[in-house]
Formats: sequence, structure tokens, C-alpha cells
Amino acid sequence: MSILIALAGKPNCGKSTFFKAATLADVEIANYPFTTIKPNLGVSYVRAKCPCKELHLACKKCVNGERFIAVELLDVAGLVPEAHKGKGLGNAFLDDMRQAQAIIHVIDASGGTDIEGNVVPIGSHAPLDDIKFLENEITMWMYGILNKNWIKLSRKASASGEKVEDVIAEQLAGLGVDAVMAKQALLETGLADRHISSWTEAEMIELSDYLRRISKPLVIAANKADIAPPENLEKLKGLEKEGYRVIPCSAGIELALRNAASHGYIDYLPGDEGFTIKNPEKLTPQQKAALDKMAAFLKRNGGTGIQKCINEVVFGLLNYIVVYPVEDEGKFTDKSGNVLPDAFLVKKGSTARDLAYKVHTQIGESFLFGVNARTKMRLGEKHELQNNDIVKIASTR
Ligand SMILES: Nc1nc2c(ncn2[C@@H]2O[C@H](COP(=O)(O)OP(=O)(O)OP(=O)(O)O)[C@@H](O)[C@H]2O)c(=O)[nH]1
Ligand SMILES: [Mg+2]
Repeated sequence: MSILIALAGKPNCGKSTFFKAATLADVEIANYPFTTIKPNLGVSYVRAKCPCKELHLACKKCVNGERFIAVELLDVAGLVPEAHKGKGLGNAFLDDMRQAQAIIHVIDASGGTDIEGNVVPIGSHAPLDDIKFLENEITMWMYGILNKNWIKLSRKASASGEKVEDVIAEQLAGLGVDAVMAKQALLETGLADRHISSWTEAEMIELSDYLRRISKPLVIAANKADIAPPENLEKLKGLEKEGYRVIPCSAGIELALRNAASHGYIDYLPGDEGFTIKNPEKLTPQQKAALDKMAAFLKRNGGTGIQKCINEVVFGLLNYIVVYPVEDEGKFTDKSGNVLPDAFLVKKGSTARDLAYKVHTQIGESFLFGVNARTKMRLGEKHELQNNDIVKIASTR
């Protein structure tokens, strides 16, 4: 199963621009609310250092030593306050986010759109106001699902002796909530040792809020940073003290650079901190001025921020690492001689056997041992993999 990340936020904040920049899919972008109605699903990539450079190998799978590993990205319709009650486009697109493992909350850091996405003068809407409302909508949507038939379910559970965390996990299974998360939420909210019949509505909302935070963790993409008043960005950065991860970005610039790169005007890889113009003499003064402005933004921010958001979700929030399975541990290749043919994203804590299963169920079942291709050390089935490991799996198959 690949990783699914949802782009969420109020209308007109730049979700589709982010999506288009990150996937190069052709989607509609416009400066008014509710441009997107049906969700767009596309492939994007995390960026990681490929081990080929360090090992002096000629690898065909990376670009200049940078490996791009696929994840799925989902662009949904804008959310407005009270969406969980059907306002705006209502609940449907909250439902579209069910399977997402994490959320990139795109906000308009320029303050140039109001809470419903209508265009207003830049700086006139406080972007901080957009953060809590979205979280509340997702929480209330989860609460709605949890609360459905809750009395009947909880009675049945009490009668059969089924654990409360299992009832919750069953109820929210479609949202990616499992019993471990449910148990954690029960403990953290102090509901673990209280009988279900005594829970108040407020307590169930608090529980839903906790479940949201662990099952749909988020980063904040402070978008339109290219036109945002500096004080807006400072205030948003200030949220990091509250535990938020805030990444200033410009989906608009990323999209322009990717288009320029795909047309051969510039050399630029997603996540680069700068770019080079291929034939500067061919540019019009306007094009040159636009590129200079973009270059200055990249310099100030260490890139456009788009790749940072995706990497932060996968490596920071979701704790994935990259491992490279090979068949020939001496040459770091597969059977046909391809160097480092695959890069797998696995959860931190995954073992050599988990990787074997990921390569193929049969390989997992007939696992004998792993070999760390760098050190040639044998790895037992329970050996915990580290980021960047290159591993041969020996099996009876
Ligand atoms: N300056 C600037 N404008 C941007 C940026 N990202 C998006 N925009 C503009 O913001 C407007 C809305 O962009 P969309 O990508 O359609 O926004 P959305 O969030 O998908 O909107 P809905 O689908 O209506 O919810 C468009 O005019 C974009 O060109 C950015 O990084 N900088
Ligand atoms: Mg859109």
C-alpha cells in the first residue's frame, strides 16, 4: 500500500496549484472558491539521497544522486466552516480524505482570501484564523461517524465484553483508525477507565479530536508566501511553539519552475534550493525579471517549500525510512544487473522480515535471513532496519 497524503484547506488557498506542481497532472486552477469539486488523485514523490554516490555506483534510478520515491497525493474540494453539517460542498470531500495517512493543510499565508475563499485585499484576512476551523471540521466529521449508532454499539459491546478500543476501531476502520490508536486516545483523554454510558458529548468530541491528531497528523503549508506580508509568515512560524510544523511555500513558484524545467528552459529538480537558466540570452527581459524574483524567493526560503512539505509528512510525521532491497549484495543490483533497482518506504521499526514481505508475500513466508550489503553482516528476521540500508533477502524461494 502506498502512502496517501491529502491536501486540505479552505477554498482558493492553492491546493490544486500545489497538487499540479507536485504531480504535474493537468487540473483546474482559478482565483475563486470551489474550483475543484471532484477529488484529484495523483503521484508525487519524496526526495532522498540515493546511496549510489557514496558507493560510487552508476545508478540509473536517480537524478544527480537524488532519488524520487512515489507517494500518492489527493487534492480535494475546499472546506468551509460548518462543512461537516453540509455547508459549502458539505461532507462528501471530508469522506474523500478517509484513507489519507496524513494531511498537508494548505493555507493562504498572504491573507488575500477570506474564510470562505473569496478574494480580499492582501493582508486583510488573518491566516491564523484558518487553522483551527479546519481541524474542528475534521474532528466533528470523525465525531459524526463515531457517534453513529453509538448507543446501540456500546450496549452490545458491554454485553459481549468486547473492548471499547475495538468498538472504536471498528467504527472508524474506514478512516485508518486502529485499536492501538483508539487505546492511546482513551488513555490520553482519561476515558479508558470510565464506562461508556457515562461519557458526555463534549468528552466524545475530545476523544475524536485526539483520534484525528494521531490518525491524520498534519503539516501546515503556509502557501502564497511569495506575496505574503512578512508579519504573517512570522506569526505562522510562531505556531511551531504549539507543536505545529509550519513550512512557508509557494505552490505558484514551484509550478512555474517545474513547467520551465519540463520545457527545457532551466535546470531544476523539485526540492532544489535554486535553479540555473539554460540559455539566458534567449529570455525576454520580463521572463528574466520573473525568474530573478523566483530565484530570490528560493534563496530566502531554501527552496519553494513544496518538496519540504511532502518530505516532512513522510519522514517527519509518519516516520518512514528508505530501504533498498537488492538480490546481489556484492554488486548492489537485482538479477539483471540494475543498480539499486528499488527504493522502499517502510515504517521506522520495520524488520528484515517485514521488508521481505514487502518485496513479496512468498519471500516473507520463506525468509531465511537478510544481509546488510554494505557490511555483509547477516541480519536475523527481527533485525530493525535503518534509513538508507541496502539489504539482500535470502529465502528458500
Ligand atoms: N501568488 C501566489 N498565488 C498562488 C499560489 N498558489 C496558488 N495561487 C493562486 O491562488 C488561486 C487559487 O488556486 P487553486 O490552486 O485553484 O486553489 P484551491 O485551493 O485548489 O481552490 P478550490 O479548488 O476552489 O478550493 C489561483 O489564482 C492560483 O494561481 C502561490 O503560491 N502564490
Ligand atoms: Mg482546487
